[in-house]
Amino acid sequence: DNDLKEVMKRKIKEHRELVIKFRKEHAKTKLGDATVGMIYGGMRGLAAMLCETSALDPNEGIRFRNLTIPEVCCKLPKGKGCNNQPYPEGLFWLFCTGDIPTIDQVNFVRMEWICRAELPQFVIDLLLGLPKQVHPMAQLSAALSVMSVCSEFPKKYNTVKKDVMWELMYEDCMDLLAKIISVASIIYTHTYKECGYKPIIDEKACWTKNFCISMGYEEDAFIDFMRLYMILHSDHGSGNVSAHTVHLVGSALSDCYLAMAAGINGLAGPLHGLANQEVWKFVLELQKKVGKTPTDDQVKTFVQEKLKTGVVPGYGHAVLRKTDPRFTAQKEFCEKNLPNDPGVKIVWQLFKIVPPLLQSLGKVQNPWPNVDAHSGAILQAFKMTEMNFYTVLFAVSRALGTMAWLIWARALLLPIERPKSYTTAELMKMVGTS
Ligand code: NMX
Ligand code: MLT
Repeated sequence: DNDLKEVMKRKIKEHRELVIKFRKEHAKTKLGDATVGMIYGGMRGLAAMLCETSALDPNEGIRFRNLTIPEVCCKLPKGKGCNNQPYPEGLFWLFCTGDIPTIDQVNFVRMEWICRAELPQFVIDLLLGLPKQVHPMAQLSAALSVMSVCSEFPKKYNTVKKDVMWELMYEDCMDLLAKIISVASIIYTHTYKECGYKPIIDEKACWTKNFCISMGYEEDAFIDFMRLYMILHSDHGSGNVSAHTVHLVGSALSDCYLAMAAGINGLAGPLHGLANQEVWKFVLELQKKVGKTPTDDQVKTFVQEKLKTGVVPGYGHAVLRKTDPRFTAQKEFCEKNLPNDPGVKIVWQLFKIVPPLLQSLGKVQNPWPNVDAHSGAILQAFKMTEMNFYTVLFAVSRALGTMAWLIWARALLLPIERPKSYTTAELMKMVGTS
């Protein structure tokens, strides 16, 4: 069957039965205890959330529906570009069903998104009316928030039977994914280019190609890299700031546009997705200070100086304890396609020099690079130089994973999220120190 919604209907029925049985049998089974350290420490390591679409292992990195990044890249149906990267439409099918799709199933998603791609005029007018100095992430958040008016969910959520509520969410999420590439491309062309703003949705092209062409990038190699980019940034468990926010806001039965806008606001923080912009700023500052091809000693001195007042963007992680496989996938892409690019070479030089420096601080849990350490150099090499736009690409990709999980959250009828908070005085009393 090529119809994603029909396949999901079957999968949801089976999975609901499994979850109901498991919850009944283990409702009181303990999985660990919260500590005072966890409560003050950003809930690091606290077993408290569900996510069926992806799971993050500190040493191995992310798995999408139990497949590692190399497995996903190998198994999903591929585009015809020179590097043969998989279609993000296929990844969405995988997130939604847990199955590797056939090419016909990928085509089903591709055509659904093409048919739903048109933007309401007021969204275009809103974006064109925004001052160009509004950060692209704020523009994306604003556009998605107002698109809430397109959602069917608020109109019907209280009248449909609970067990079909996910179908409303499915329709809205498919619309959002179809439209987000046009919103992002308008943000790009309006903010940075003189050429028009009209997104191009070609029925014969895939989601990524339509996105790239709408931004003015027609080169096959760029489109192919963008497929990889869309795969790599799509999901990272549900505890990261953006995915958690989407889920949290969705749990109040806010529609998917409002939930995604909220997640985007979190992704726009420099400790999260904005790090990709910050990495390139860091590299530019380094090059301005010591030239385009710095020596290892010059890089070391620069990093040491920066560490006196801040963090090295693109390094460290709240969960990962090894080099991010998403960094490695981009490095491998460059080894094949951009081995002599000066920006890429600086990223590799930082990879050699930064980890020992972070280790020497004695407090950094993970001195290794994360996904954001590499992407900027590749985008620069493809002449997408506007670094303030980079996190918008991350956001478009993150919509794939978060929308799939939002549909499933409604399918599993997950309740409004509401953990218990304590005052310091209460905590002191609980541990017997007051
Ligand atoms: N450079 C310098 N210091 C660092 C770094 C780094 N890259 N990473 C962690 N530290 C410091 C951190 O600031 C903290 O210092 P202090 O105790 O003085 O406050 C100490 O090391 C312990 O922090 P950790 O427990 O290792 O890290 P935590 O889980 O709190 O934070 C990040 C994780 C990702 C926020 C942190 O590593 C960081 O700020 N990295 C740089 C920003 C970045 O690349 N973010 C992108 C993450 C991926 N993404 O896309 O979201
Ligand atoms: C992500 O992709 O969301 C980041 O690596 C941050 C995280 O997982 O906490």
